Amino acid sequence: MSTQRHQAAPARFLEDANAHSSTIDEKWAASNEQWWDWYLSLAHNEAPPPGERLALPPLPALPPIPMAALERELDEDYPLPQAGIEQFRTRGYIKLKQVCSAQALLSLRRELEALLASASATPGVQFQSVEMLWTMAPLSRAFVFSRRLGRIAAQLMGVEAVRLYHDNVLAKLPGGGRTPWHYDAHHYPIASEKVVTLWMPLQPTPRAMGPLAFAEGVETWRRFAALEFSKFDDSYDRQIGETLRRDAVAVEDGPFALGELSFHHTRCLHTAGANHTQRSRLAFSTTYFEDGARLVDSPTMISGDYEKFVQDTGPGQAIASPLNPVLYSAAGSR
Ligand SMILES: O=C(O)CCC(=O)C(=O)O
Repeated sequence: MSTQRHQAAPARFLEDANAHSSTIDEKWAASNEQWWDWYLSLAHNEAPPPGERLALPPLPALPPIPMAALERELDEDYPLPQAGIEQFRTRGYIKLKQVCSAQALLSLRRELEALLASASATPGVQFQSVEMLWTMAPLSRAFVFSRRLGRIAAQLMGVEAVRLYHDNVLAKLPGGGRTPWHYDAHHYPIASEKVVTLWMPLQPTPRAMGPLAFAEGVETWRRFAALEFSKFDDSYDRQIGETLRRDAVAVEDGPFALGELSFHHTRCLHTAGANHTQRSRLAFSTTYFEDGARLVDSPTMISGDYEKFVQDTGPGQAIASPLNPVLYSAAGSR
């Protein structure tokens, strides 16, 4: 693989404390919101298509879902077929249809739009994130504590009980660029392969809006295990994209219908396209890990400000702080 550094687009939003050397073995020096600003600037972007951004039909005007109805919906078992579990374990991801109702998802979208409107936004950055939603917003909390969703995560990983690593809303605004290729095990400070992330879009998400996209194969990351991660430019993302294309690795980058969501394994290579539409692409994301998993010995700067998600836990200790509640247990206590 060749590094075409002369063509690389430089990263932005890196604090001086992280900019002195090329190592990632240091603490992230800014907020998680700034982490996302920096991280998105590591993506290689082609020029946007000419002309107006795509106009989309209005979202269905459904009334807010009553909390009791939402809790009932989010408590019910989802019939996950064994073939789906096997697909997740070999391909590294699964997309599931009709997991949540349009009314529940659009109610959550409204809650999150209000939070995003009052959150800080970096001028010139078409991406916004808010984390720890479960601590501040009731519908978000109901989704994070959903037995239906937690049970799917546990079944996919084949574990008895799952805990929360973090939740967030990821808003890619009209004109927002790509999310770089990555796999989460490279980021998360969790010493376990039993980690899975739910990505749940809060509108119908056509390809032009930048749905999450997955490279086939839970082992595909190994091709890039020796590739040097650059914190200064888009070379890492660019080389992964070029290699996947050159080697004709299949990429699932299709649309998501409203109610469809995905779960991806911590080793699944994924990306997301740019948003070429006139609507913000909102996705609600929750990361689950196997109860009993420990903090890695040496978190890196690409873990971001992880201590916001894992309180008072030292290297090698089990992650079980009050910020990491059990979200589902087959034994039934949740
Ligand atoms: O929403 C995005 O653009 C990226 C999300 C992502 O990478 C993830 O949830 O793991």
